[in-house]
Amino acid sequence: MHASPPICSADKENDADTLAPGGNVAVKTRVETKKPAMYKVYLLNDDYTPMEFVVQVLEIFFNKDHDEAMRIMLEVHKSGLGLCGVYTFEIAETKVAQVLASAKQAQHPLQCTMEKE
Ligand code: TYC
Repeated sequence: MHASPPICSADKENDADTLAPGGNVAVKTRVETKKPAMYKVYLLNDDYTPMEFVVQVLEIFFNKDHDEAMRIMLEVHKSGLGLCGVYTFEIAETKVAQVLASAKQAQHPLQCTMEKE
C-alpha cells in the first residue's frame, strides 16, 4: 500500500484547485489576505442645519470628542465638505443612514455621503 498525497493543504497562495498525481484532487485552501475596500464618509454643508446639531451627530455617530466634532463641523461649514471617518462598506452605509434618519427626524436638511477610497 502506497501513501497518497495529502488531500488538503492550506497556504497563502491564490492557486486554483489542482489535480494531484494519482487522480486525487488536492485542495489548496485560500487564506484571505486581501484588505477590504474602505469607504470615506462625508458631511456636506447647508445653510439651515444648526451647528450644534452637526456637532452632536459627529459625537454620537462618529465617536468624536467635542473638540474634534467642533473642528470637523467648522471645516464643513467653511469648505462645504468634511471627512467624518473611513469604514468598511456596511459600516459606512449604516453611518450614512443613521445621519440621514436623525436629520430627517429633526427636520434638518443635513446631507451625508460615502465614497470608495
Ligand atoms: N452652515 C450651517 C450653519 O451655518 C452649519 C453646518 C455645518 C451645516 C456643517 C451642515 O454639515 C454641516 N448653520
